[in-house]
Amino acid sequence: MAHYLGLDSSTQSLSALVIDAEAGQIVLDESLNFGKDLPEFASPHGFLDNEDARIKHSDPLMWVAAVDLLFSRIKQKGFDLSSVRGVSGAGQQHGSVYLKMPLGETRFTPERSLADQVRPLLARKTAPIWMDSSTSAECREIAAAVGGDARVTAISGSRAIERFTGPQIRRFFKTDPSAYAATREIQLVSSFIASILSGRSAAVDFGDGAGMNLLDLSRCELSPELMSATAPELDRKLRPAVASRTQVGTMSSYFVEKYGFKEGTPVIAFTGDNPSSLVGMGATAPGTAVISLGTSDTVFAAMSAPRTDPRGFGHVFGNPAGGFMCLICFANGSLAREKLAEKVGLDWPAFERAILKDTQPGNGGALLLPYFVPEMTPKILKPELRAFGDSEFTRFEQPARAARAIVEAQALAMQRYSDFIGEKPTKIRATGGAAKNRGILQVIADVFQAEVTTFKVGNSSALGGALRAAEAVGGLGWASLSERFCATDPGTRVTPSVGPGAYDELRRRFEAEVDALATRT
Ligand code: ADP
Ligand code: XUL
Repeated sequence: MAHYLGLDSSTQSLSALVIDAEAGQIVLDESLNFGKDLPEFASPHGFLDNEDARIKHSDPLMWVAAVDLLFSRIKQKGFDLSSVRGVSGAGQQHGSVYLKMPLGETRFTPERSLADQVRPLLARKTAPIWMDSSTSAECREIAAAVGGDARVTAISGSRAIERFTGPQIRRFFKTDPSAYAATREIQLVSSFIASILSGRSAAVDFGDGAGMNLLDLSRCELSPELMSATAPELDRKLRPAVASRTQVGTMSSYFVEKYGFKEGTPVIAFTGDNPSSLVGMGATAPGTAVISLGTSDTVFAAMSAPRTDPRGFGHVFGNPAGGFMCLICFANGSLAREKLAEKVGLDWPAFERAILKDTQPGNGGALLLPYFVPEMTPKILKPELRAFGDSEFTRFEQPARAARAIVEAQALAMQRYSDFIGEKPTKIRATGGAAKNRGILQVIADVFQAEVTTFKVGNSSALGGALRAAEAVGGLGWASLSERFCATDPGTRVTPSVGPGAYDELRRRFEAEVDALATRT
């Protein structure tokens, strides 16, 4: 049996998916939710509470405990993990884990939990994650040290960005220099999980590595110029990045003895959740745009040559299948929709009906600026929920219009800030938790004037991991893997319900109001 395992350690959950590459079937799809399944980590949405809204950290031991819990559930279900021929996966991007000792210097024993054994290795108790926006000063300092943002962008594919790993490392070095000095290794979430599985320090790949503001994209090597602008002796704490299909180790004895993996099972470099989704959505060749509606909303697409965003919000990452991809990320994605739905008293089925049945495209001129948490695209440091329109709407007395308004504003933002990708997409593939919601898909189709489709497999990032393992270990080509696993689900194909001009007026007002808010904060 050609079984390959893909893992996805995302903001709110850990998922495992096993494919039978020859039969073209998913044979296991298992997930756990950090908030619900590991309540002892006090992270209902996957991150720790902090009185400063800009600071967003997670407990890396929660990610480790999740690995143990998920595999014990899989074993309990009777799934035979010795059938797995290769493992790969993904992590939420940009987050960083700080270790006193590279993994591999101690051997994990199956007698004790993984989290207990990893605890003494941590040089920093918490890991800053992609939602953190506390590093504006560090971004300015890094840019100034190399001669400006244009230089950072030319080297790394993005200007210095608050959530990116380099500015986060600099902040740690400034706020806790002795803990920084005691750090011997810095890992991304993706490479940390690969290290945990293989029991040795695993390298970062070009896909996720490009989200550090430290990788020189033209050479696919860490940039000495950016490392020295970021923090001292960084070259000793980071391992060189590798091509995404590199084998970084084999499943460690801990997983062999405890969960039944076959000795020597290859572990392929993990990547970021978005680059992994590019693979899982069958979008590794230019021409297909993907919208991922997870905790964050992201728009991404493969690119034949790296093209940077003149506005400075978009990024260029490595495409795990070779070449590059561009990405634009919005922090106010699912959690903002959730907060608004709660505010006006709608559950998801009612939210969907509100858009599809109770309101019309354009929403009678009602407009919402839906910023519940600090936003990176555009940069809004002091988030605000602002409503424009008639008084009933602005007092949030019309739940249905409020539901449509948040999704219209988010879709207009996605369209505006992804325009640097080049050609307007006529076909969009949607994924992530909120892609179940047809109302949201309809608004995206209307605003972009494009056909939106979803896939049967909900977790495209975990699927991407399994496909990457099958390609690297099993030698199966991308084309045949995509054909077998990335067929669109005919049940959810949504086409525009309005003509091209329908959003012109709302778009003009949205852009004026969002620019006004972004310049004020
Ligand atoms: P992540 O991978 O970032 O952890 P997911 O892709 O699993 O996140 O998406 C989780 C989110 O999906 C939840 O926060 C929730 O808001 C959203 N979601 C789940 N079901 C629906 C639905 N029917 N309509 C809209 N949003 C939904
Ligand atoms: C991308 C980004 C998020 C995280 C979490 O740049 O910050 O999409 O990867 O999913």
